[in-house]
Amino acid sequence: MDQLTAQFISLEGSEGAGKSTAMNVITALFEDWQVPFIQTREPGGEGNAEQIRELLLHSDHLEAKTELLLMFAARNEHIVKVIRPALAAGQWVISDRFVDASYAYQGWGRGLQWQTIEYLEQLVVGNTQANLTLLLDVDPELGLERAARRSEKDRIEQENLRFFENIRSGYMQRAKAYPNRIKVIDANLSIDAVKLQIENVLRDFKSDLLKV
Ligand code: Z5A
Repeated sequence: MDQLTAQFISLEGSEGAGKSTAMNVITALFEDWQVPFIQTREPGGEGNAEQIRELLLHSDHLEAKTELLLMFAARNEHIVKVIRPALAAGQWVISDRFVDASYAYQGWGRGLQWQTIEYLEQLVVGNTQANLTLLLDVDPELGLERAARRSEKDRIEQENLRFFENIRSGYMQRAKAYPNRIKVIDANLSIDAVKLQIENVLRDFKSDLLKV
């Protein structure tokens, strides 16, 4: 696959959707295909951005606009220092969350205006957009139940069910608006069934690239 331009793939979904499982499935496929790649995440993925992540997830309280600005501040460091250089060097990038999360969480979840998010997206992301986004869609109750079994909750995870229902609606609206890029995975199913869906999407994505 080294004749192909490096691709940028993002993973999205609300709490407990199974993004870590998805990451493992994709990395196994890429190893099999011998694609050079890096794994990264948002907020974070770079030294300064990881410090901002700490503030975002573990502060006692943050104003919604502060939260949004910090997400984009971390994203700017991540894009400039990690994502763009990796793509330029021919490495594929798999990011656990990217800009769709800001629309879902800060837009739908916190109720901040689209125009503000769009402005920040233009400023920070520009044309460094994901080529493919896997949206792991899970019923929020099931997702919260899974996540509760996993670890202690951070600041954002302490929100109520209604908040996560709004996030889910936000993500589904994004999927409707960008059907070519965002592929919805039914993450309510068993891990094996989810894995199969992800592999199918990735195989289709690869064969489309080979056709171009
Ligand atoms: N955030 C934001 O607000 N705005 C932004 O712009 C960005 C992010 C970029 C940190 O993200 C927070 O930042 C996040 C959104 C916000 N807050 N929340 N909520 P994060 O991605 O680092 O944190 P996370 O959402 O908590 O995700 P996670 O922990 O990395 O992964 P996950 O998708 O929630 O789930 P998981 O760890 O892969 O799986 C959870 C458990 O369920 C685990 O034990 C699995 O083994 C199990 N699991 C997974 N799939 C299945 C299936 N299919 N069946 C049964 N059990 C399963």
